[in-house]
Amino acid sequence: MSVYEQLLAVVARRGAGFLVLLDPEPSHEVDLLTCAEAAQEGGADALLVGGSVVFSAPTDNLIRKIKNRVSLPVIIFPGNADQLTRYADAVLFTSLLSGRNPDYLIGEQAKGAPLVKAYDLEAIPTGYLLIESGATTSVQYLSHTQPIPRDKPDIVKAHALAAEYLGMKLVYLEAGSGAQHSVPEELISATCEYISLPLICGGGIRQPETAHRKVTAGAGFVVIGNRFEEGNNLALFTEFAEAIHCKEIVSEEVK
Ligand code: 1GP
Repeated sequence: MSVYEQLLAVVARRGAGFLVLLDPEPSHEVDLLTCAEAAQEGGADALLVGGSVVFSAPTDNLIRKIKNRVSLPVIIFPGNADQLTRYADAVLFTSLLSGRNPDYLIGEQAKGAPLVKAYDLEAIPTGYLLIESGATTSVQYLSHTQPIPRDKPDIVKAHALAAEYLGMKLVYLEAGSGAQHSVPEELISATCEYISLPLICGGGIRQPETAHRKVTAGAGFVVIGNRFEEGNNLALFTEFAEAIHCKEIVSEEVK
């Protein structure tokens, strides 16, 4: 089963998927390997590795160590083509569709595509939409793009539908790592009703209740990163997992 099929199966079984973002940025003091193990034990469905800040990138070594410790799918979430590594299971092959910077619409993708092929990585085409979240985020600053205003659902819907018509398999509504405000629930539900692709939502989600609201609004996947860098323990992962898997179908006990 491909990683994408595994992700779809998670949504079918648990209502929504819990994705933990591990960002190898050197200023982050969190132990990524311990975090990966706790994420798996706590009920996460997959790990994303990478980030928009380009001062550090996932290395072959880091991904190999993570793969040795956990059985969860490990998916590269690259800020640019340099973040690709052959040891991951898949890559979110994103295009920053909300922006108008050709480097992040197609330039980095053209640089990365031959590597994805050479590494035999599964590419999951993803329309990546940056949503305004209260202050300038790293991804906004580094990509030289404007986020879509958070009170303009029609613009978000149009971009998400364009992603679907371009043949992408996922749409990612991104407030930005550590965002002041997460993506509004109204925006999630309006977009979900308009397109037929699964929606990933992330950025600035610090509480399990907030994650729960994103799922109730229709998000297929919720990404949590920063919150686990501020401090993580097994209980916190479990709380997020329960909040995100709130629609899980529990099979009836055999009597
Ligand atoms: C960032 O959406 C992810 O790309 C996660 O954001 O780090 O704020 O949880 P946080």
